[in-house]
This record gives sequence, structure tokens and C-alpha cells, in this order.
Amino acid sequence: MGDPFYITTAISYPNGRPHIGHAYEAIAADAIARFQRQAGRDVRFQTGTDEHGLKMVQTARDRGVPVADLATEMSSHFKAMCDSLNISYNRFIRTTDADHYAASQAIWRAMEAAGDLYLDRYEGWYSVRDEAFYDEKELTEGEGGEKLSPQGTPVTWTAEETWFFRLSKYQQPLLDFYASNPDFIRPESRRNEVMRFVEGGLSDLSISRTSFDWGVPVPDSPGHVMYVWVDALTNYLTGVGYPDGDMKHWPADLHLIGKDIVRFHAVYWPAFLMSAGIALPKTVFGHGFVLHRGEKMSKSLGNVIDPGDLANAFGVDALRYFLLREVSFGQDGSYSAEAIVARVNAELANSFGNLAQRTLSFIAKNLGSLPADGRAEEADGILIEEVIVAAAGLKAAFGDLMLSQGIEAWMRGVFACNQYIDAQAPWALRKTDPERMNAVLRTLVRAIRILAIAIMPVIPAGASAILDQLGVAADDRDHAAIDDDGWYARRVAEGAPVAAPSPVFPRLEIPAEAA
Ligand code: ME8
Repeated sequence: MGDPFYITTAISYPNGRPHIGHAYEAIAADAIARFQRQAGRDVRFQTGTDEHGLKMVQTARDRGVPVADLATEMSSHFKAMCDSLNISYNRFIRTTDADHYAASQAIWRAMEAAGDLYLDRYEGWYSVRDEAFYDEKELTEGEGGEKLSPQGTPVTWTAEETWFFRLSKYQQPLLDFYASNPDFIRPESRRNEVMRFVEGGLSDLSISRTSFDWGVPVPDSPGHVMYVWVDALTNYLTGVGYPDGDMKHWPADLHLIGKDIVRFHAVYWPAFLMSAGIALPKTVFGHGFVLHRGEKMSKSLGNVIDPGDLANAFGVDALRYFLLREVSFGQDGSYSAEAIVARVNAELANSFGNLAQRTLSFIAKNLGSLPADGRAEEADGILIEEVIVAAAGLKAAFGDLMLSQGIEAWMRGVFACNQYIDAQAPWALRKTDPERMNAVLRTLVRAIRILAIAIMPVIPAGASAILDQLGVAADDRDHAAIDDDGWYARRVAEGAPVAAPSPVFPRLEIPAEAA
């Protein structure tokens, strides 16, 4: 096993069904997890649901159901979404899991032992939607004069006895940490935002609640439950066995989250960890928001789309490909049925899918098995080189979390193959020069294999189907396999038949109801 690599998504509030933003985050994390597995890392990938807090209590009350039942029901939809989108998580954590209570209480005790907790009265503004406390100076005014959080959500005045965490004590340690770890917060714009916020001064943080009891009980403090973000963030530690496990996957390599919750991950979380004497994660990446036709999703606009419906309409791989290709990772992006169909048809159906389909069906029909070497020409070596450069471009970009650029690099390899086919016209060579035709087909098969392996993290089902058609063994699809140029000769020696392939990436049409 290679070096550990631990990647997490945010854990979602199961106060409603999952939406496209949740799907996007899970898909991006999954592509990175699969990529790191291909690179030989010992990957642990965690996602799940964040079930405590006032927002859950209020939603359950509005629906007239017990909060635990709401959590269980909605959590199952998030898990089903992950399963249907081919998300290769190692654990789907629920913050109501027993081991998570133990981990949350352990980190609490560690912060208490460090002298960082004290009991006091909290009076201030709280946004239930954000589950966040805000300083007066951060608030804005809504159209009706009501006070709003920086995220535009309503805030209410709360006053209760709570435990406080000495966040103020960590202002300088945090600034020092950011300075010496430039990759801790990415992308750069979020890093700047966080640094400005911390430079502005940190107030101590209220970290327990007494006005409701849906949460992890504070140790030895009857009537107090933990502030939902304390237990939510601790899920990342629960997943590696804190406090008693081997924790070999800690520190996390990557917390992948949305831009709206960077403050919790890049300020509160490292401060809690410093206090508890636990190593800090390596990178917090705040991705952008996925918007529908450029607009924020909201129930009142009626544009909250079930990711399951999108996957059913277009296919799981198509949705994954579109989101990762279209959205520049770290920035906001927009989707619509037209944009999905246009992108997927141009790049998956007409380019990559068609390349594999044309090549394999020609071989199946005319030869029945992979042809022996044939007569090579310079163009063959040039194409393989271009394809290897494309795969290397994807590798370099994905290693640096530049997903869209990585796919773009890969696409250049696909285009090179299509140009090569047009120039070499293997179909015409069948009668005139079969030896040359054999070399062209061989080159194409080698190129398709490399491109399919490289793109597996993005479109695992389709890429695997193509590799199955080529007879590439399931355990021979990692990065090391890309550079193995003996594969073709071994495959020919085996003399295995090439059967007529079924198309992997069908052309899409815009569904009538979405047009
Ligand atoms: O914030 N586009 O849960 P959540 C892209 N429980 N990403 C989006 C999005 C959109 N339109 N809308 C939301 C929470 N997200 C907390 C997290 S972590 C210890 C606790 C992202 O269900 C959002 O930024 O509101 C977050 O990363 C994730 O979806 C879950 O959001």
C-alpha cells in the first residue's frame, strides 16, 4: 500500500433532500479519490450527514416528525445519491453514529484540558440557516430593515448560558500557520478572505447550547449539547478512529467543501485541533457554487433540481463529466439541460465514445481479434506520444486539483486520435494495404486504452466498459499501467477475440420538459 491519502467532503444537513450542489461536491471528491487510488495512494474517502443542530430541530417541528426520524429518512437519500452517482466512499458517516459521540466528547475534553473552555453567558446574533454566530459588525440589512447574516440569511438574537472556546487566543497562531502553509486554504481568493477575517480579530466562540437537546451532550455538563459545528467538524476525526484508533490516515490531505463554509474549516477547525494537540489538515479547498442558468437555487424559484433526475435524464457519467469539465474548479459554474447535452455530445459521444466505438466495431467486424503489429509509420509513434502527454497533463492537473484543466488536457489526446483516424483512414486501407491498417488499428487501441485509464476517475462506468471491451484486466488500470507499452503484445499473444462493442456514450437529446 502506498502513502495514506485522506479526503473528505462536507457532511450535509439532512433537513431536506440532496440537491445538485451536494452532488457536485461528492463527484469532485470522488474523482480525486479515484485518481489518488490510481496513483497508488492508500485512499480513505469519507462523506456523510450532519444531523444535529437547531436547523434540524426546526425542520422536524415544521413537518411534525421526530427529529431523529427526519435525520434517518433524509440521510438515506444522501447515501442513495452517493451510491447512484458511483461515489466510492469508504465510510458514509452519520453524526448520530455512536463512535462519533465518543470522538466529539474526546476532543471536547482535550480542549478543556488545555484550559481553552469556560462557562459564560452568550448574547448575540445567530443564524439558524447557517448554524452560525455573527458579530454585529458583520450583519447587513434586508429590504424590510431586518438584520441579515453575511450569507443573506435571517439572524435572531439569542441569550443563554454556554461554554466558550478561547478562539481569541488562536488569532496569532492561526496567522502564523497560514503564513507558513500557503496551501492550507485554497484557492487563493478564499485564503485572502480568511486571512483578512482573522486579522480583523477573533472573538471567543460559543460552543454549547442549552435551549434544545438535539446534539452531542457536553461531558459532565448536564443541560448542554455541543454547538453543531463542534461535532460536525469532528466527523473527520471520527472517521480515522479518534481517539483510540491508529489514525494512520490523519492528518487529512484534503477537506473539500463549498465556499460558504470556509470559515468553519479554516479558522475554527484548526483552532480546535491546535487546542486539542492534534495535527492540522493539509488543505482545505473551498469550491464554488453550481448555479442553475446562472441563478442561485432556491425553493421559491422552483429550480432546486434533484440530482437523481439529472442522472436519470442524462446518465451518471454524463453528469459527472459535465460538472467537472464545465466548472473551473474553485469558481462558480452554471448548468442547464442544453449545456449538459452540448458538452457531453461534443466530447463524450462524438469524440471519445465514437473513437472507441468506430475502432472496436471495425476490428470486431473485420478481424475478430486484435491485429498483429503491421507496418508502423512515424505518425503512429507521434500519436502515442501525444496521448501520453495528454494523460500526463491530466495527472499533473488533477494532482493540483485543477480538474477542468486536467480534462481539457485529456481531450487534446482524444482530438489527436480523431485527427489521426481521418488522416490514416484505416477503413480504406482494408483492401489496399492491410499491413498498414493493422499498425493503425494497433496504434488506436493502444491510445484508447491509455485515454480510458486516464479518464476513469471522471467517468468510471464508461471508461471501465471500454477497458472491459479491450480486455484490460481490472487490476491493470492504474497510473503505472499507462506507461506499460508491453500490454498490446501480450494481448495479441493471448489471441483473445474482440466482440462487437455496444456504444458506451450515446448521443443525448434535450428532454422535452427541460427545453
Ligand atoms: O454546510 N453548489 O451542509 P450543507 C455547490 N452541514 N456546493 C454547494 C451548493 C451549491 N449550490 N450548496 C451547498 C453544511 N453546497 C454543513 C457542513 S462540514 C463539517 C458541515 C455545499 O448541506 C456546501 O458548500 O448546507 C457544503 O460544502 C456542502 O454542499 C453541504 O452543505
